[in-house]
Amino acid sequence: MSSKSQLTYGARASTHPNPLARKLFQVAEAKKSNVTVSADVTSTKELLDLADQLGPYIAVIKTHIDILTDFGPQTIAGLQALAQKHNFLIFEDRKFIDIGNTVQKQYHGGTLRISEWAHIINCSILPGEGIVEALAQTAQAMDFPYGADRGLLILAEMTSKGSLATGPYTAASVDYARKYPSFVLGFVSTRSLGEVPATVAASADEDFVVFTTGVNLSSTGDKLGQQYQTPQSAVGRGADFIIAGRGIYAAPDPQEAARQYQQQGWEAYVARVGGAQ
Ligand code: 5BU
Repeated sequence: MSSKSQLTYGARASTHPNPLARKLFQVAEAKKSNVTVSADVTSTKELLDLADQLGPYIAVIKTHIDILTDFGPQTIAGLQALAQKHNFLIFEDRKFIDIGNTVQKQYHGGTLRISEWAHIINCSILPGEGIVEALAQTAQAMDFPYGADRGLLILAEMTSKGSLATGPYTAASVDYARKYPSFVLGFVSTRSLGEVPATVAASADEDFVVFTTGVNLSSTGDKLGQQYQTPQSAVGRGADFIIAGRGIYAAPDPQEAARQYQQQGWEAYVARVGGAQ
């Protein structure tokens, strides 16, 4: 595991070179939550209701904005107001995967205007290093206040059965993260990638943030190849933020479920940092 995984969120918030990573750790520390809820609902009302209901228990909301049937300016205004009200960050799980010229247009402008409201985005590095460079350029070129707090997670591994995001692909993810430290916050991966045999050497202050999807307390998978682990397992393997979708929003009482994931994720984190909270 990465040596920084043993440090508290507070310590990482005070030393991290990236402003958005600092903010992430500050939010986690302030709310005692490392939960990201994957709000995979299909209407703006459901999304905003969920965000308002679960807001107090989460650090980040993860969206798939293109699955909404009624996306519009009211979606974004609502989400931003709730992010302010409850102090959470917004992660659009768009998984950019194309040539640089195309992803720039998908990220900035277009119908979804992702760069204007998503603090965090992610991409696959299947197209090569250019995708990271292109997205970083777009974020940098944005006017304040947008450019100030935008970051990328590299999709280094996936949770689905038979995923091909392994081996050299995962190692290249680490290389690219090391080459663009001011824009790349870290990874979406199933574990800390500190031990992956990358070719670019780590810097002394390297502290990548690990988001782990596929977290569920009551299921081990679904019929379409999703594979789950528990909050304890994910945090034990290096997750700094645990991402749960159906385990929370499809529970009989989503608020109670969010509280439960918050508690378990936090206890696992406290255990990892040696009870130093
Ligand atoms: P679930 O309902 O907890 O299974 O939802 C998982 C979410 O995380 C869903 O939005 C997926 O698109 C997303 N996901 C994932 O499940 N596995 C991955 O490897 C990545 C994203 Br990357």
